[in-house]
Amino acid sequence: MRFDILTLFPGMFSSPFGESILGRAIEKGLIQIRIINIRDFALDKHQVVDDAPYGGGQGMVMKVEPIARAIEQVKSGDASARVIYLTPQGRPFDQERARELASYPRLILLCGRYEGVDERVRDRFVDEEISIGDYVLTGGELAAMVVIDAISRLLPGVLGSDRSAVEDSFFNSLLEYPQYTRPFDFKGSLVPEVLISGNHQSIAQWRRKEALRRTWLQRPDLLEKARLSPEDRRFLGEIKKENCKSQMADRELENHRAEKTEIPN
Ligand code: 4GX
Repeated sequence: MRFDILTLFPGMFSSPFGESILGRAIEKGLIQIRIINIRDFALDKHQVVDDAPYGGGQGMVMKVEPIARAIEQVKSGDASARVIYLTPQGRPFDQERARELASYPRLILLCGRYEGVDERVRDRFVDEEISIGDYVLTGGELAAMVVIDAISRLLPGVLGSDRSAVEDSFFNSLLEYPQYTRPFDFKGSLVPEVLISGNHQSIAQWRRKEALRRTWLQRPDLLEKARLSPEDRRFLGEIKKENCKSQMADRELENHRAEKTEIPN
């Protein structure tokens, strides 16, 4: 798969794509990433890429012509390439969209700066707008890296061969279960006994239940979409009871503390 990134800050991409899994994927030829400096496509001798907004207001707007020329050059190599603009106004990015985009042979990612791009860039060149979340970045570069990272790890050979199961857990729309490694005892915090029991069935059940617990506590919205077995529903019943009990214990402790604390006046 091939990614072409259009940016005013090409230097931002060197380490994320030079390191670790993505670096190796590039070395192996599983993904190709080309960084294109929009400034190289400016028409004037001062290579101006932004200008004041028509109608007034603060900030600068990225000019249409340099972006148009950059996109046209990339598309002259492959007219089918899909143009994605990273912006908070875009469709929220998620695992499902990552999976869909992984089947495109070529994506062009346009990174905006300042107050964004001239609207005519969107009208004429952008196929899709993506937001990586409801917050404001200083530019689209980090968002482009997030999107490329999430797509790349889904491509065959990018992760180790035993990693397709990792996808499954999000596919089942539950959060991951807690993980532990050595030492068994870290300053009195122990690893749950079941994990050293050697009983694979108990371990699998414990992990499923803890995945359900986390999802219920931290992302109950995900449970609505999840496909749950009768055993899952039993686990959730237990989790809710356990949560009640632990809340009662917390309240007990809180009362106990309150009794011992003198309230001045
Ligand atoms: N998910 N940004 C785009 C420039 C901009 C400003 C105004 C349109 C209108 C972002 C995000 C994000 C910062 C990229 C502003 N574009 N991109 N940039 N959240 O915050 O994707």
